[in-house]
Amino acid sequence: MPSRRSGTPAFVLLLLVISLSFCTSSSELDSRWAAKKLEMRDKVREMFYHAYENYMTYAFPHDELKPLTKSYTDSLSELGNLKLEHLPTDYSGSALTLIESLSSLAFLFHSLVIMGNNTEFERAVGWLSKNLSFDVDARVNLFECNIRVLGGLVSAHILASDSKNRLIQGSYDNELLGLAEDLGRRFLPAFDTPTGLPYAWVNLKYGVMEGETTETSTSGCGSLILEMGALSRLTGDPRYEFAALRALRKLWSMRSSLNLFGTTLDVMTGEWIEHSSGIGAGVDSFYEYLVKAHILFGKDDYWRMFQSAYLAVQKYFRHGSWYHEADMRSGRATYWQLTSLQAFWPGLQAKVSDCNIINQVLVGDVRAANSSHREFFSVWEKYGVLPERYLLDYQTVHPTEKYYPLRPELAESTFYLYHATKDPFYIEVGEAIVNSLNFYTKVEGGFASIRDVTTMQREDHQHSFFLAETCKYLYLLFDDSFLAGRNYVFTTEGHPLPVLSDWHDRLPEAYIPSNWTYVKSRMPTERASAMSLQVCPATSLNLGEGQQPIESVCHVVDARGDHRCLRDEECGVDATSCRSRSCSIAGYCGLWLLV
Ligand code: DMJ
Repeated sequence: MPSRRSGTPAFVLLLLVISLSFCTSSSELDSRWAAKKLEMRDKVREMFYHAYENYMTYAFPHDELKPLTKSYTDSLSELGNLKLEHLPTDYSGSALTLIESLSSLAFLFHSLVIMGNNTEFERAVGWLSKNLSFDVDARVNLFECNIRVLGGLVSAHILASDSKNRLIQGSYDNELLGLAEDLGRRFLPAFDTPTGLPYAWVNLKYGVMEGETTETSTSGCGSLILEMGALSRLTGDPRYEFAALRALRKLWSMRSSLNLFGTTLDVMTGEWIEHSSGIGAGVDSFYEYLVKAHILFGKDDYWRMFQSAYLAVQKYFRHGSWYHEADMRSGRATYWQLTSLQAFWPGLQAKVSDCNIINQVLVGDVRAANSSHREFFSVWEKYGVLPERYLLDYQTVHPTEKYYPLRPELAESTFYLYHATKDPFYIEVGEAIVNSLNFYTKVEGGFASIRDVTTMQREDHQHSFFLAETCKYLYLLFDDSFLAGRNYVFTTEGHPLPVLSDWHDRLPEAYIPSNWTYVKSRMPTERASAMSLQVCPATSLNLGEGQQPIESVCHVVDARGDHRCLRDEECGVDATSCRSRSCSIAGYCGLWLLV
């Protein structure tokens, strides 16, 4: 007995020692991660500053910096896939990189603002207010000008006018909004087509030029709603939101029976030109804007569109962790290629999972996002940066698209996935990205793009999205304190727009297209996949004790609950294999071809 009595405290003591040492090591670990994050945050701030300062010294007020020759390029009028036939005559830059830097200045230097030190945001706003003019004979790409300039101005206006941010110490009289409105007005002639689909190019002074190309991309028509919608909400002029909405609705009506979209189309006829598409170039932000428009404006229609479009992506483009391209008509795979732009997709999946506004959690999709992210990162590690195009079937870089123009997409996904999972693995990924950028792309005059990832030969261009997005997402990965207590949606160019209940109001009746429904359905309360109506019980995953079942994202239910059918189309998609089910001779849905 005595031995028992004395044994118990010893045992308890032992437990205490074990648990204390565990606590110490886990808190040590936490503080090591915290220190790592601070160190990385400061490195990213330095990177931004180096890029920004060189731009201001050698390129401002032109559009973008040429870091190798320490000169500039007026690139806004040259952006996009469709090439200029003649250059504008009196176009001399729009301080594009400065506009793109505004929200990053607010985020990255916020702690300095609090200490009353930083006036750079205010200085930039002051300069733009006085000097920026859109009354120039410049043919600009509508999509690029919208996401970079309109988005940059609208977002910075909101940041500037929110006194909580303390970004403006002097006076601010909505000058950025005035500029944004002027630009928005200059966009409107582009929408004057029989279909409502906008031209890809518009001359800021003269509207659409004679003989202008009628070819545009899916993103060019379907990724305008955030910026133009925000402009309407801020100015009270519904024309911008209406034009963007009309184009989006027309585009939506052009989907195939498989709920797929092509990549390019004709704005006059509304016919598809390129039927093959994926989640990368020419289409990417269209998907992104469906879900973000739902978050920003609260309409269920956007969410429903996103659900169908997302499901079709998972069904026809996904191959394990990779995404290939497919023909919108048949769903048949066309190109087995990874593109650098696709790397935003895991971030979008994580963002949706994090979206408690819609009270649904894409549980299964964070897992899918994580495995795709790892694949993208493995290609990044293979080359040191992400090549523009990588041939999946040959496991090698595309022979002509070997470049890396400082794109943000992998950093963006890394930030969202860290936010969604808090897994320190993503901090390590962020660190690797920062180190690569500093090692391969940093030069005396800024950050240079990579022309060829196999030789790491540099190119004389520092794109404005390096400041708007790449640096911002890396910074937010290591320090998201600016986001605390704020609820933002980031545009495709990384410009924050706040989620405001006011913006969830209806548009004035006169501007509601007749078949556009605003009826809000009751939100499901249980945690489920965002494919809420199309999920199936988890059957395929080995669950550890106490683990939540993870639902398959590719499952599509059969048309009838009793699984009876007349045609293959009435059968859905199998949750485990992601294969389409077919209708048997006896009239039942199943994976009959596999039996
Ligand atoms: C950015 O301009 C935007 O993110 C756009 O949607 C596509 N990608 C570039 C940067 O890679």
